[in-house]
Amino acid sequence: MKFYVTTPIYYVNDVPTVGHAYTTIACDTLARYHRLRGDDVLFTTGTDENALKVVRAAEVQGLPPQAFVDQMADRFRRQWEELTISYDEFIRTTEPRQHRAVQTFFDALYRSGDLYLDTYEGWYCVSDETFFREEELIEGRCPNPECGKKVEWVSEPAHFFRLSKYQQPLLGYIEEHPGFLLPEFRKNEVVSFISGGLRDVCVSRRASWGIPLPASMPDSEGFVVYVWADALVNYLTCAGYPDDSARFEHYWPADVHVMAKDIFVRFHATLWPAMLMSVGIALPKRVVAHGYWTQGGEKISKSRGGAVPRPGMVLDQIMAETGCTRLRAVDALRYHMLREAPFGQDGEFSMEALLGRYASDLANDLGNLLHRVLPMIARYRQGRLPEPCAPDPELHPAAKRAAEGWDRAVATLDFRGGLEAIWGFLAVANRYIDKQAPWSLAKAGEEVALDQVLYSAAEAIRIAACLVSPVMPNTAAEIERQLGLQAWQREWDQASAWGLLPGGLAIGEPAALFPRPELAGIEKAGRPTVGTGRAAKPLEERQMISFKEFQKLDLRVGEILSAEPVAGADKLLKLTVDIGGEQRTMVAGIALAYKPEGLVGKRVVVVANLEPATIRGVRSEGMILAGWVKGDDTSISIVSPERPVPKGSTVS
Ligand code: ME8
Repeated sequence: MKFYVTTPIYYVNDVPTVGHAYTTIACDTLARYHRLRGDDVLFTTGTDENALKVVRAAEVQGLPPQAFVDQMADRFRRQWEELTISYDEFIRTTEPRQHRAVQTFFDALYRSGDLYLDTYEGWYCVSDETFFREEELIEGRCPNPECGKKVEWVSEPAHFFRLSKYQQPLLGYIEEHPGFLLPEFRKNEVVSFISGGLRDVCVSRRASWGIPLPASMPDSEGFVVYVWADALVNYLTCAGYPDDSARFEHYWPADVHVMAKDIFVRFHATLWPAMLMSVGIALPKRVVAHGYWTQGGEKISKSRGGAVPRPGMVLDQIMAETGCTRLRAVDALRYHMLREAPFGQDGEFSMEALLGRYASDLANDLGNLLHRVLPMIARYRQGRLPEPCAPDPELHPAAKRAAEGWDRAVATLDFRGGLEAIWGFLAVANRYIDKQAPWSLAKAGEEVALDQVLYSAAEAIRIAACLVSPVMPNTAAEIERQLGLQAWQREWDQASAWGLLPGGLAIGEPAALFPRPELAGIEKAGRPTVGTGRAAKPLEERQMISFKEFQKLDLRVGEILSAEPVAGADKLLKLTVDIGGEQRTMVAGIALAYKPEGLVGKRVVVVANLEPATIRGVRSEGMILAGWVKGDDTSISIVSPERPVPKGSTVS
C-alpha cells in the first residue's frame, strides 16, 4: 500500500509558529504510523516562495527576493529537523521542477479551454494573497476575520480560469465521495460556498517575481502564475509530475492533504479540485481541515504583533521548567498538541496546559511505568529479563484494544481519541503493577510469579513504546534503549503481539525519561524548588495567629469518593469527600497535577468549616490541603495522613 500525505507549503515571509508546527507534526505522525504498517509513504512539505508578500518581506529586510527566500526556506527546514519531522520531500516553489510542473499544468489548462484573457478589476489582499470582489469586503478591508488588512485595487489584464463551469461537477463529486472532505461540518461550509455561485478566477498577475506563464500559451508575455495556482501544483510536483510518470502514477492521487481551515474552503476544496478536473487528473482522496491554535482566543499568526509562540521558544521553556533534554521537549510538544485539541476544533495554546500534561501524562503515566519496572528487573533479576511467559489476560487484550483504538481514530485524524486509547492501556499497565505488587512477591520468595510479572510488565513497556512512537519517536527509541532493545526494528503489528522480548535480555542503562522539576532541582529566581519549601521569613515579619485562632480551624481527615473535571475549567476538579459520615462536594484546583481516576480512595486533609463558595456553578463546601510551588499548578501535592487514620479524624 502507498500512502501520500502533504502539509501546505508555508509562506516564507516569516518563520514558523506553533500553528505551522502542528500541521507538520500531525502529518509526520500519519507518515510514521503508515511506515510502521509497512506502507510505502511519501510525506511532503515545503515553502511557498512566489508570493507578493514574500517580495515585500524581502524589501523590508533589504534583501533581493532570491537571497531572502533561500535564507527563510533554510529556517523552515531546520525547524522541521529540530522537531524530528521525517519528510520525504521538501519542495520550494522557486525550484526548476516546480517551474516545469506549473508550466505543464497551465499548458494543459489552456488546452482544455478553461483559460481566457480578460481584465481584472477588483481588490487584492496581499496578506491573504486573495482576490476579493467589492461586495465581499468588510468596511473596505479584507473580509477574512483573522486578517482585516487593507486591500489594494488591481486593474490589469489577466488570465481567468473558468471556475464557474465546475460548480455542478464539484457539488456532484462531493456528494458521491462522502470521505473526500473532512470534518463533516466544514464540508457543509464548502457545499454552501460552492452552491452560492462560483465566478471565474484570476490566475495570472503582471509581475516579475513568480513562475512565467508557459510560452506555448498565447498572450503569456509579461505574466506570472497567480501564487495560489502555482502553490497547489506542488502536490503534483512532489509526486513526480511531469517528469517521472511512473512515480506519479504510483503516488498520485494523494491520500490526504492536511491544513487549517483558513485555506480549506476557497482553495483546497474548490479551486484545486476544479483545476484538476479541468486537466483530467484524479482528485486527492481526502482533504482535511483542522482548527486554529489560538492565544487569548485569537489565531496565532506570523503577521500578528506581540509575542508569537515559536516552536524553538516553547522547547526552551519546557527544558527550563522541567530539566528534560531537547528531544524529550520535542516529544512533549508533539504529544501535547495532538492530545489537546479535538481535530477540527480550535485549541488554546498555553504553556501551563502543556506542562500539566507533561507532569501527568508523560512523567506520571508513561515515565513511571518505565521507572517502576526497570529498577525491579535490575534488583531482583540482576538486570536480565526473565523468560517469556504466556500472554497476560489483562495486558494483552488491553494492548490490542489500544492499537485498534488508535487505528480507528487516526483514520479520521482524531489524534486525541487515538492517544486516549493508548493512555487507557498505560493506565491498565500501571494498575497491573500496583495489583501484582512485584515487591511483595519478591519478599515472599514467589519466584515463578515474580518472573511472570516482571516479564509481562516489560512487555507492556515494549508495547507502550511502539504505540507512542508515531507521536513521540524520540521517546519510543529511548524507552527501547532502556529496555535493552538496541536498533529494534519496530512494526505496528508488534503492539498487538506478545512475547517478543527475548528472555535473558540485558536491560539498558536507566535514565529519567521525563524528569520532574523537583527531581531536576531547578531553582527559579524567587521560586524555590518543590520540597525545599519557601524560604521562611524571620519570625517577627510573619503575621502571627494565636493558638485560639488556630483552634477555630476544623481540620479533618476525609476520603475522596469521586472526582470529575469541572466543565470549561482546565484546572478544577469536582470532588465528593467523605469526612466521616458526611459527604461534601468540594472544588479543588488540582487538575493539572492529578487525574480524576487516580484520586478516588485517597485520604486527604480537609478544612471542614470553610464558608461555602460557588465556583464555576458548583457549590464547594470545604477545601482540601495541598503543598505547591506558588504559581506552578503542576507541582501541587495533596496532604495525606502518613499512616491510616479513620475518616473524620481530627487534624490538629
Ligand atoms: O497559507 N493554527 O501558507 P501559511 C493552526 N502558502 N494552523 C496554523 C496556524 C494556527 N494558528 N497558523 C498556521 C499558506 N497554521 C499557503 C499554503 S498550500 C498549497 C499553500 C498552518 O504560511 C495551517 O496548516 O499562511 C495553515 O493552513 C497553514 O499553516 C498556513 O500557512
